[in-house]
Amino acid sequence: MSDKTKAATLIGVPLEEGSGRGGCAMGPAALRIAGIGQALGELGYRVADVGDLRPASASDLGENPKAHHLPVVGAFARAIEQATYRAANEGTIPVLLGGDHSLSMGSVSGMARHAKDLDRPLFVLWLDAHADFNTPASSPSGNIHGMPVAYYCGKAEFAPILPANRPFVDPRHVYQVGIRSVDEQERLAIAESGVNVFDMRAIDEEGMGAIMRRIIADVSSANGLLHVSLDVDFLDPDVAPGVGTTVPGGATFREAHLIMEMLHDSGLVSSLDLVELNPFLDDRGKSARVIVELAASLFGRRILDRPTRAA
Ligand code: 4U7
Ligand code: MN
Ligand code: MN
Ligand code: MN
Repeated sequence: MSDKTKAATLIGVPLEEGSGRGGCAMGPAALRIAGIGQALGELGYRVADVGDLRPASASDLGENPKAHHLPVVGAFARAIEQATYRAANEGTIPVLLGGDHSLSMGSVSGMARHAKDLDRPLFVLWLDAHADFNTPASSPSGNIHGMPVAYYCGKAEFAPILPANRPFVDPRHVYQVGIRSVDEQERLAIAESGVNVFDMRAIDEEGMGAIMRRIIADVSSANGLLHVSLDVDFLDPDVAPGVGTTVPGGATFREAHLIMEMLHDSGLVSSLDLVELNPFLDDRGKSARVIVELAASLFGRRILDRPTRAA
C-alpha cells in the first residue's frame, strides 16, 4: 500500500444474490460496525465512505437458469465498475465492502480500466478457498459468486453486463492463494488458462512468506498495480466462521496477517475487496473483526517498527 496515496474510499455493496443464500447483504454494515473506517483513519488515511451502492439499470438483462439472479448481479456489477474506477481515478484506494464475491466482476473490471489508463498491467491476488473460475456452463451450482475470475479474464461472457471490449485481466497475472476446493471442469479450465495457483499444500510445503515474496517480485518487476480480493473463506473456519461456504484446512490467523504485512511493505496494492462475510452466520462479530484487523495490517498497522531490510 503506497503511503503516498494515503486516501481510501469505502464502497458498500449489499449484494447476496450471487451466493445463493441470504446474509452477505449485511456484510457492509457489519464491517462498518467492526470499525473499518476508524481503523484506516487511525493509520493516517483520509477515508471517504460513499455508502452502499444501488444497482444500476439492467432492464436489458434477462434471467439465465445457469447464472442465478443475473439481472441484479449484473446491475450491481455496472455500478461497482463505475464506483471503483472513479475512486481509483481520484487517487484513492477503493475498498469494496461486500457483499458476495460476484462483486469482483465489477471491482476488478473497474481497476482493469484504471490500469489501462495508466498503461500499467493489473495483477490480482485472489485469497480464497475456491478458484471462482466457473462459467454458467461449468458451474455445478449456478451461483455467480463462483464465476468472477473467469468473467474478468474474459472467459465467461454470460450476458452483456459490461462492454465486451473492456480490458480483461491476463490470467497469468492472477495469483490464487489458499485454494482447497475446485470443481471438476473448473480444474481443467484453470490449468489451460495460466492462472497461478498456490493451493493449501503449496502453502504447507513452501511457507506463506516464500510464496508472497515470489508474487510481490513478479508484480514489482512488471510495474503492475495489485488488486487484492479477500474471501472470508480463505481463512480457516475456526478463525472466521461467518461465511456460507466454509472449507476446513484454511489459512491461519498469522498466515493471513503475514500476507497483509508483506503487501503493505511492498507498496503495490491499488485496491481491495473484502467479500463473503455473512454476519447472520458469524459468532458475535468475530469474523467481521478479523477482517478489519487484516485490512488494518494491509494499510500499515504493524506489531513493531522494523529496520528496513534488503529484499
Ligand atoms: B466463493 C462452487 F460448486 N465452486 O461454483 C460453485 F463448490 O466466492 C463454490 O469462493 C463457489 O465463496 C464458492 O458454486 C464461491 C461449488
Ligand atoms: Mn470467492
Ligand atoms: Mn470462497
Ligand atoms: Mn463463499
